[in-house]
Amino acid sequence: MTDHSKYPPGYFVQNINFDFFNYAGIHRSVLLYTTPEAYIDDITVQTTFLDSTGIVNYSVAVVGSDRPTVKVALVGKDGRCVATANGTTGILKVAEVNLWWPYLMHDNPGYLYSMEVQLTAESGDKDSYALPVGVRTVNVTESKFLINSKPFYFHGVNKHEDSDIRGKGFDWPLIVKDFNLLKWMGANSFRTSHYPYAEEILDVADRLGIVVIDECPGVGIKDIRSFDPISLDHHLVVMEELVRRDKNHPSVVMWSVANEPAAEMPPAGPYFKQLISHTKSLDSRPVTFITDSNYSRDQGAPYVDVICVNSYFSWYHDPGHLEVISIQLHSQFDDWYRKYQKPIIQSEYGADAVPGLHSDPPTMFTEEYQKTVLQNYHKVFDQKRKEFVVGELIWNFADFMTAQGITRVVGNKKGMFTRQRQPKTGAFLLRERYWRIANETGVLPTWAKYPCQ
Ligand code: GCB
Repeated sequence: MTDHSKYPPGYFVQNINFDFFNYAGIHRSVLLYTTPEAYIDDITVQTTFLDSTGIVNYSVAVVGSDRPTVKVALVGKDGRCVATANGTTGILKVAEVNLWWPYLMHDNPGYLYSMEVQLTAESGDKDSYALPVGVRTVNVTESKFLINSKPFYFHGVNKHEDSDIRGKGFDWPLIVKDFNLLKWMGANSFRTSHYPYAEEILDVADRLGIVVIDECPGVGIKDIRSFDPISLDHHLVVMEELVRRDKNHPSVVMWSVANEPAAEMPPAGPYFKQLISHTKSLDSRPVTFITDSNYSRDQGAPYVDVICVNSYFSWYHDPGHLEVISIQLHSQFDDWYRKYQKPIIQSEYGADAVPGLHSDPPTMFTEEYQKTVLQNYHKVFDQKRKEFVVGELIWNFADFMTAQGITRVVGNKKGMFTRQRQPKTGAFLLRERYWRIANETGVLPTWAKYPCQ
């Protein structure tokens, strides 16, 4: 009941269980298009390679024709046709294949072929579609994340679709700016926290070789009701929609089915078992969810391929006590690995910094404190990445708007960049680090020797 001595009649607020601004309106372009009566409804590709031969398994879904004639050609960047096939399903074999490689792992990252599909229906209707295709594999072992059979280390960021003035609205100049900043920083990856991003963003990631962990909107799964059968059914459909939309993007290397659910609640076990096995039945990529629960109580962890852990030592826990980071982070990694023997990604870590706020010695909310938190985390990452840690994703790429609250200073300030995309001290630290790691682990292209000024 509303207390009328405090609130006017009819007063209510919408409570949200996530830490980003709940923008209203339509965020993205809505495209209307027409098709012939018989048309190409969907294409699915799965790629692999054997020695120097690339293999593209494809299937084309046709609507409006029982006996369609389908011709498929794979065309290289130079315009040469490298393979052809006929039929709604088939295999394209590419001699001397150019694999799709991540940024900073190869001289020529993000190589894309164009798969050109032509349909002719019995009625004479014709349709065609050109799909960019990157040939690459993704595999997970007990301690490694492999792309094209080579160990891949995620040195990247978490993002939001958020910026000043535009809010969540789609904005090409912002997208170009963000990718330029990622490249400047030497970041090779990002997670689409906490919802799928605009398809155009994945198109650019494909082209630049930026690796993506693709997250569904499963955020705020915090109470017991969130695990009921109705929610689960909906979540299965959400994953079907996400996989259907993003399955052909070579940049997408893993699905994340949720962020920080209440994974210690008993129903989380059967819930994630079914959700993850359903997602695996749709696509061959590894599947994870992002956890902040305790390794000994997490009910969903047995079903993921990679353990993705968020932690905010010396921020939400032991605020101000930088000295505890090392011991707590060592325990975090060792505990999870001992229990599960799966590769681990530090999927979030960080601290708020109000740009321009300084203090020596470092105190919370200053750029120095943010930098020192990162440095303390990095020392541990450097030890553990020799063992089973396969990635580090900073929270967050840039400051972003949130609901108002006593822990938010005009939004969340954990960005390396401000909301206007100007660098804070942390951005320079990460830049040094990411280029150094790329120098050690990747085959750095000749155009990108560190320090790259
Ligand atoms: C988290 C959440 C993220 C928040 C972040 C924070 O664990 O996953 O949505 O924004 O912490 O800054 O509190």
